[in-house]
Amino acid sequence: MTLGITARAVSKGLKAVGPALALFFAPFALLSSPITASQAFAATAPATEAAPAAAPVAADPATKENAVRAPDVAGNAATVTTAENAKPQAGSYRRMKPTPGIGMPVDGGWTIQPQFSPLGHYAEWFHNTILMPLITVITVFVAGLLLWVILRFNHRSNPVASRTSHNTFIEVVWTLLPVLILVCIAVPSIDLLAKQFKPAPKTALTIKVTGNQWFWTYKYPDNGGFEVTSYMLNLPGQPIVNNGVREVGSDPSDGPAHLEVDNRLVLPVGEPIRLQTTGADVIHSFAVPSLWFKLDAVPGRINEKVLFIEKPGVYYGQCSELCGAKHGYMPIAVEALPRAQYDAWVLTQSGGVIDGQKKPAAVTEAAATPAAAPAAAGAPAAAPSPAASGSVTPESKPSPQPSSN
Ligand SMILES: [Cu+2]
Repeated sequence: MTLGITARAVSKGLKAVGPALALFFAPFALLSSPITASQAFAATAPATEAAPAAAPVAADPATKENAVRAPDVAGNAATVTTAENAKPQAGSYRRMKPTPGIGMPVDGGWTIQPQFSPLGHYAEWFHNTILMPLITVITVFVAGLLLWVILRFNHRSNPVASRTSHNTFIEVVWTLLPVLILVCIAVPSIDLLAKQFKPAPKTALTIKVTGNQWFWTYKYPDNGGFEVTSYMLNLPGQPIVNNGVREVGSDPSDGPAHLEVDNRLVLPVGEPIRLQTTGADVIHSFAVPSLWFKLDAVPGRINEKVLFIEKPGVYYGQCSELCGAKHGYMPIAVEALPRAQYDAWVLTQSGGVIDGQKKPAAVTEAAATPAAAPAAAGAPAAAPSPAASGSVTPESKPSPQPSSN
């Protein structure tokens, strides 16, 4: 009797301290988690130093490597940063064609989209390795118990009911087991939450995303402060959603209808990006499932989160906050490029500068015309124009394509 009372007291106590225990163990997850964002960031550094110029290969979204989910974060980061040393060539930017099924929903898909960020892999691992097996075991176990009780202890099978009211062993087990399960879930869960809101490093590229009714604007304060507006492309044979915007499919690089936009959010891969969101009118939400990124865009507030994209590609998302009549018509298209190609894209934008330096007026002409080299040589270009350097190496060959400015 005394033992029973003591056990019940212990079990009550354990129930009370269960959540506290879970919280207490959370910091240890920092040491035990399978992938940490900082590891992923650190992994890019050596790769950057030793990287040969391989931009065209790395940037091709149709390569087999891009279509297959990468096995580990470090490997991915190394792949995407191989182009870091390539010099930007104004006019060399070409709009990327998305890989079917990557960075977008697929017909009949019911699992998490393939992930292309360290946190995405972590969250996917947490879901597939911990949550789903645990939920499945608990569900099957409880359903089995219910079935057993219904069949074995109904009025007909068991006319004389037992008068047992307490069992110390069972009470201790059914108290301790849930506590352990909670701890198992809480450790990676709180760790993932903490990592998602870890501040960006000081040197991170800042991008400001503004939600509007019903389109997105993307501002690049570190690249001259230019702004890009992004509207959904119109759908052939359907009422025009956005006036003055072309139809989806009119360019070979267009992705799926309802998701493709006129101007994408172009970002560099393999480096942390400080992405800030705000709303111009009502609350929107910037969400890209394949990058494990969702952040509300609230008027009068700036929200901030780190975005890290492992591989070049086009990744689609949608506004995920009911924001008005055309909420369903403000998709997001992220085009992730190796740094050199990102820089080349920046130079195609009016007012676009690299590394905070003014864009030399003749940079696009200088890249294509050796005669203009002296003008470019005098300008403080962050990445010297190949023509201006006077030596034409295979890597610094002037681009044959005309500027898209
Ligand atoms: Cu919205």
